[in-house]
Amino acid sequence: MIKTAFPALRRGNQGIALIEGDARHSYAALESRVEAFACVLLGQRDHLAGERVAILIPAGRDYVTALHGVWRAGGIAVPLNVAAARPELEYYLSKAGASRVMTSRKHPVAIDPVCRRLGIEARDVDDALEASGKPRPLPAFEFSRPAMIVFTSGTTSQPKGAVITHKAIHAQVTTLIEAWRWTRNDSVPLFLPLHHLHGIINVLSCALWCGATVHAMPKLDVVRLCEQAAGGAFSVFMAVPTVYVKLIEHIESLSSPQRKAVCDGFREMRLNVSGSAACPAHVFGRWKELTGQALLERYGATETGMAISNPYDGERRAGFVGRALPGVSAQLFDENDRPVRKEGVSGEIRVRGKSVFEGYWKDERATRESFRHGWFRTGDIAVIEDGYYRILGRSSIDIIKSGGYKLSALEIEGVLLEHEAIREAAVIGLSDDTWGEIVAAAVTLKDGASLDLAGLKEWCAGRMSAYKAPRRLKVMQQLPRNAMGKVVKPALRELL
Ligand code: MCA
Ligand code: AMP
Repeated sequence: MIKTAFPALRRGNQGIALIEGDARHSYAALESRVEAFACVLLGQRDHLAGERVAILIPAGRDYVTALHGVWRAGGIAVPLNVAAARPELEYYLSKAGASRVMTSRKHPVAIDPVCRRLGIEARDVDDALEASGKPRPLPAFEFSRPAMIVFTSGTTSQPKGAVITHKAIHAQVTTLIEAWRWTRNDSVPLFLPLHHLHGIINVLSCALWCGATVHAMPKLDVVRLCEQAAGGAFSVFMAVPTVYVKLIEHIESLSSPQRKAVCDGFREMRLNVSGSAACPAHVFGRWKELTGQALLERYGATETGMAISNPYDGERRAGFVGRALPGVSAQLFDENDRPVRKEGVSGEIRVRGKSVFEGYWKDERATRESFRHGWFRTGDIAVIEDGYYRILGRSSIDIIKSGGYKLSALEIEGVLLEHEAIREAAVIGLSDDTWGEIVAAAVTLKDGASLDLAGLKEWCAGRMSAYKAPRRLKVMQQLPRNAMGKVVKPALRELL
């Protein structure tokens, strides 16, 4: 009976799956831990039968134990942002109907008050394993079952939970392994957050599927990454454009011999990938000058997995995301839902295929609206030029991409309106060299009230994840509105 889809995660595989600090964990050791943890989760039951188990742990052995443990026991994992604010965590946990939250004592997160309020259990992975009883048979693995709920922000005021099945994970991972030629000899750093597909699928799952080694870091540490790269630790590197900007800045600040060592470390890797947001052509160019690496830019979304990619062999074109990946269908559509077949004519990217998600958790309406004739509507506008897709922007101004995170302007506005000084709020994204876009807020204030950016940021702390907090604030007498009374955000963008 198949217990897992991950072929490398098995007894007897002494290959190194994870390096975390000084600790090296073999696939065999990880497998035993995952099985033991699945037994703990099951307790007296035979199957978790789709119970939602949240995971609030950064990259490392405990995260993998929890994720695969939930999968083996037949549950649905709900990976959450370790840096999320309490109201956000409360929303995710209640929306997903999670029954428990897995944590790691190595990286404590203050979740207990939220769990108490919701009446759910928070459990440290090690504690749970220490209390584990006798091994018991694990349920049969079913590809059609939901594996994860991944929350993503969008055009609605609250994030939606994308339901991703084991079948979709299988399709996403095997497609990328083939397209980007992953092998067990690969070694990759993992510093991206593990509540989004970029970290979960493109890095962690591809590596663990094929028996490669993951260097897990709880968060981005540019200095350490560069030292490790100089020491030849990695063969593959995957990041959002902001990380490449930060690496370039750091490398440029180094002395000449240090700079050479780091650049040579990157040069010797077999693949450097950029995605989650548009990679500016000057970043592509500078990275190539420094390291000789032509960044492989690809395009994807939480709902679709990776959809479009520049080639492994062949031309990697700056400013373009390439062609549809094997097994994925991508097509541009016009506003009347007609396919755009001509090069140079823009349309919305729609995606179909085995890697596409099931729908939004307990949100039939949003699910229905997000598909048209079986195609998932990404909301991204693109053109095809000489066979390659070029992303032009998004159909909604209310989506902001900052450092690879997709943020909802409406969600941020909703929180800002709770501020006692704010009467009206409009949030937009402004272009930024490091972050792609930054969050900017225009507000009008209640009579006699005052507000500055520092005060607003302080107020936002604990109410929203820090990366959502506005980095620009404009206090206005009135917001620019059209005849219907709607805020004219493009005009606001000009004003800011
Ligand atoms: C951190 N800060 C940010 C962001 N990240 N501000 C705006 N946007 C951000 N993304 C702020 C912090 O609040 C803090 O502000 C200051 O920057 C330093 O924070 P720190 O945590 O030290 O920053 P960092 O470690 O350098 O983080 C930058 C980062 C991170 C590594 C680029 O943002 C990140 O991991 N982004 C990737 C997210 C991701 O994986 N997205 C994939 C989703 P202050 O100083 O004021 O306190 S898209 C996806 O999954 C699809 C499928 C796809 O296509 O990939
Ligand atoms: P998320 O919902 O967080 O998974 O973000 C998905 C969105 O990220 C897509 O709909 C795009 O808007 C954006 N995105 C991902 N990769 C790229 C890329 N290479 N270039 C431009 N935008 C991208």
